[in-house]
Amino acid sequence: MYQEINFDGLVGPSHNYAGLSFGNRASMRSRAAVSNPQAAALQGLAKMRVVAGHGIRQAVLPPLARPAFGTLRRLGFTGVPAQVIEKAYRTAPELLIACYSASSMWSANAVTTAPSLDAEDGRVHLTPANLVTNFHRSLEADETAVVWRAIFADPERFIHHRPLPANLVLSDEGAANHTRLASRHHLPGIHLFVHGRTGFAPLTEGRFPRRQTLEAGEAIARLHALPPERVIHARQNPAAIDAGAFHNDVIATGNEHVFLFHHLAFSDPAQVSKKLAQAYAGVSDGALCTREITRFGLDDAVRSYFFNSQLLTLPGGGMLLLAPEECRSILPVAEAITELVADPDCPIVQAQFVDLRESMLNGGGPACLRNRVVLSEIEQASLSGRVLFDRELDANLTSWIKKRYRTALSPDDLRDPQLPGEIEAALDELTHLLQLGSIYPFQQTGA
Ligand code: SUG
Repeated sequence: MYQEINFDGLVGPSHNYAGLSFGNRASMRSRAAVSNPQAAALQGLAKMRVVAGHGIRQAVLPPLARPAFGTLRRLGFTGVPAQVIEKAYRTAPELLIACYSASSMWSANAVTTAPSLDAEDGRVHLTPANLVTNFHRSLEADETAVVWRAIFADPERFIHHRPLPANLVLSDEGAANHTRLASRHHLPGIHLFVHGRTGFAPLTEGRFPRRQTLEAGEAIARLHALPPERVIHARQNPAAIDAGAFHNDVIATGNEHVFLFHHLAFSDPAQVSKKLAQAYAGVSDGALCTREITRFGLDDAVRSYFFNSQLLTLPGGGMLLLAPEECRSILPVAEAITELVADPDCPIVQAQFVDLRESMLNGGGPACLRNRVVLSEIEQASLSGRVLFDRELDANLTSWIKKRYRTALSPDDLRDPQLPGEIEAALDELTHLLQLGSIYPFQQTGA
């Protein structure tokens, strides 16, 4: 029996607003605002509680250690941690701030996976995203690989590929641009990979960066041993990217046999629907329930993050749309949700709203904070660490966050020589809570 598990990234203690993501309108707007890391982490945990409360499998991923001292040292900043911070702040504050980003919380961008029931070799495939478009995010790839290898440790069941070569030809942003559709999670699926450009095209096109290439999606489909007839590649509409839809999960979403997309999401929406229907006919006798949303424009889609809702299968039947609070106050979006829930031909039976304000101000909604992995029961049992969410883990993490996280952080606070020590102590404690062993560079001897 296969199930989908949502692996949510815990928000790290250095969560801040540095305006690092050009083309992500929320991040650009929030630059230099004061964040509340404690509230951010508690909001993320509250979302996990909602999902788990519905009887849906939920798991947690530890944040990466920040600042990325390895990178700072590699860039020539020497000395003990306080000296590294001081020198970097004085001569290259942008580098220090980027090395402090808590962006690993958006685990949708951590890896792309293929379940063993879809891969021709019957094993689970995982590829960390190289995230080369933004410097602060590119630092995640190798450290993400360490964390995922620690949790998905069984070499018989889990195949870990290296991140794709770190070059703009192969820009990869992980599962945010990948959707698996299947009549049920435990039945064979088709895989939609969405790109913003082809890798060898000149980079001059458009207002904002196109973060995913066709070549990256093709490479992942090959690496994951997916049958070619079950793979679809689609191009994002340049206008959607230029309106702020920097990932496909900001403008389209799918779960099992439901696929929702904004009418301006793709360059050729009719072709996407046709190819999806064709491929889907190869895995299921039923029909895909596609809904092309025309009720609101790109601006409202990006402001509300409607398409970044989590679409979740309820154990008792039907689907839940777990949407960001922001969707309630934008009338055409709220109306579209009411319409979907009322639609007798659409399996969405309930909408629920979550407050993720801290993450949303950096352009991360409910779906950005989680990575979906479909696993068999045996594969679930072989996971390492204590990462499956339950009441006890919830209580432990809540008190850990309340004890260890600051309630205010501005980009200027990142020069505080005390902060690295605080973060290390917090993360060291976390690895004990999650029983993950020494996953952080500061826990390795000689680092
Ligand atoms: O990559 N924001 C992230 C948000 C990622 C959202 N993920 C998905 N859509 N799946 C990004 O743009 C902002 C950090 C800052 O500005 O401090 C940031 O990295």
